[in-house]
Order: sequence, then C-alpha cells, then structure tokens
Amino acid sequence: MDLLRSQNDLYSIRMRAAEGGPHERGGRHISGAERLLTKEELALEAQALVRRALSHPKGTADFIRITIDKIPQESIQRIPLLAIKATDVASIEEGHTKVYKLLHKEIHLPRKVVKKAWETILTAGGKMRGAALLDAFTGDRLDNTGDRGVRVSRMGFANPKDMEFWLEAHHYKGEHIREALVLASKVLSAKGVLGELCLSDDPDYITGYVSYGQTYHRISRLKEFGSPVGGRVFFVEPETDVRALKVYLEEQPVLVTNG
Ligand code: WAQ
Ligand code: MG
Repeated sequence: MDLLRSQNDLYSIRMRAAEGGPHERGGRHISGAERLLTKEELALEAQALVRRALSHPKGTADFIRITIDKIPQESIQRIPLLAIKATDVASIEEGHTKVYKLLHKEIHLPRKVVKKAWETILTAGGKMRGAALLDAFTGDRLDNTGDRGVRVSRMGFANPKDMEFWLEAHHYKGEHIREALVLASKVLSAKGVLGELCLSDDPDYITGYVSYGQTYHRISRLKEFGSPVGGRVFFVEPETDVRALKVYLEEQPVLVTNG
C-alpha cells in the first residue's frame, strides 16, 4: 500500500510541449504528460518531463509549459485497472483487421463510425494533443475542440511501485504502456464512453490499442515505423451529457487501483 499517496493531498502535474511556439499560436505538438504525485516526487518528475520534451523523437520543443495544482485527497476517486489482452500481428493490415473486429463485431459500432475514427486519426496527422469524441452511432464529432482535442488529465496509479513490478513481470515494458493504461482506465470509467481507439503519434512507436468493457486490447502493429500519424478517439453513447463528460475527463482526479 502506498500510504503517502492514499493519505496526503496530491499534486497534479501537467506538461505540454510544442515546436514553433505555443500550441495556441500554431506550434506543433511534441509531447505531453499528466500525473498525480506526492509532494516529494514533484521536483524530480518535473525535471524528467522537461528532459522528455527536449529529447523527443517528434522534434525538439521550444515551448514547454508545466502546470502544478494541489489536489485535496477527498476529491480523488479510485477506479479499477483494465485487464490487458495482447495480440501479436504480423502486418499492419492484420492489425487494422483486428481493430475492425473489436470495434465492429464486438462493440457493434457501425462500419461508418470505424471509418470515421480512422479518418480522424489520419487527418490529424499527429497534430492533436487531445482526443476526439465521436458519437458511437453516427460518427459525428461531439466535442468542439478542433485540432486541440480533449486532454484527459489528473490521473495516476494508486500504487505506482507495485504496478511497475507487475508490468515488468508481465514483460510490458516502458512508459508508453504505463501511461496508456492509466489513461484508458480513466476514459472507460467515464459515464457514456463505450470504447477507445489509440495510436501513438511517436514515429518509433507502432503498438496501439482498442479498449472497451473492462479490457485493454493491445495490438502490436498499427502503423509503419517512422510515421508521424497518431491520435485518440473516444466512442460516446448517443444522448451523453458531453459537457459533463469533458469535465470528468479533464478535471476529476482519479487513482487507478490494481485489485
Ligand atoms: N488525453 C487525450 N488525448 C491524448 C492524451 C491525453 N492525456 N495524451 C495523448 N493523447 C492523444 C493525442 O492526440 C496524441 O497525439 C495521441 O493521443 C497519441 O499520444 O500497450 O504513446 O502519447 O504499448 O503518443 C499506446 C501504448 C501508446 C500501447 C500511446 O500515445 C501499448 C501513446 P501518445
Ligand atoms: Mg506521443
């Protein structure tokens, strides 16, 4: 049990970095991150995030913003970690077929919605720093955030040390999956979200995932090495209160627990 994390106030730390000026003035998104930390962890993690922004495969940031807010312990919700299912595919085509099977045959999203999700990710070209919310029935875009997207924030593992150990033991290596598991768990815990499709925008990271129900389906290959394409789409049930959903995703602090 992580006593420091479960008994004290925590701090939300958010980083966003761009090249060619700030995002809001047309800079190209390079990297972002969000975590919930103890006071003791803040300084070292801020340093790590600066380093990450300055040595990213997408480019070198010339704008870095780090925001830190104190989060009262009583406002933090606990949510469960998703189960992980991994599929190794031999080609990108096989990867895309797997995505289609999950989204269309399992979640029953209409074909046109799956198509719209890929279009959204492909046309964003790795420029978005957040996710697009799509109506799971019509494929219409529900958020009005354009190229920015909805950025999920204020989240972390309840027991990061245990999780690191557990992930290592299961040969799930690196920061990408660690961060994606936290994000995907928060996203599926939101009222109205049926599923997610994610593809990293990092040119050297080709593994992506589809999540729905209680499961994170990681798919080993969804794009070419070197491709800047990437993004996230959240599939939202029709009639969902989109404003409340945005507030939950962006603002509600959550800690992800593993059993
Ligand atoms: N909230 C909403 N959307 C986000 C967020 C966020 N906090 N962070 C990233 N995105 C969107 C944004 O459009 C990015 O362009 C896109 O997702 C990809 O972000 O099991 O690394 O941080 O090994 O590049 C998947 C791990 C890794 C698969 C995904 O995403 C595995 C990844 P990246
Ligand atoms: Mg990235």
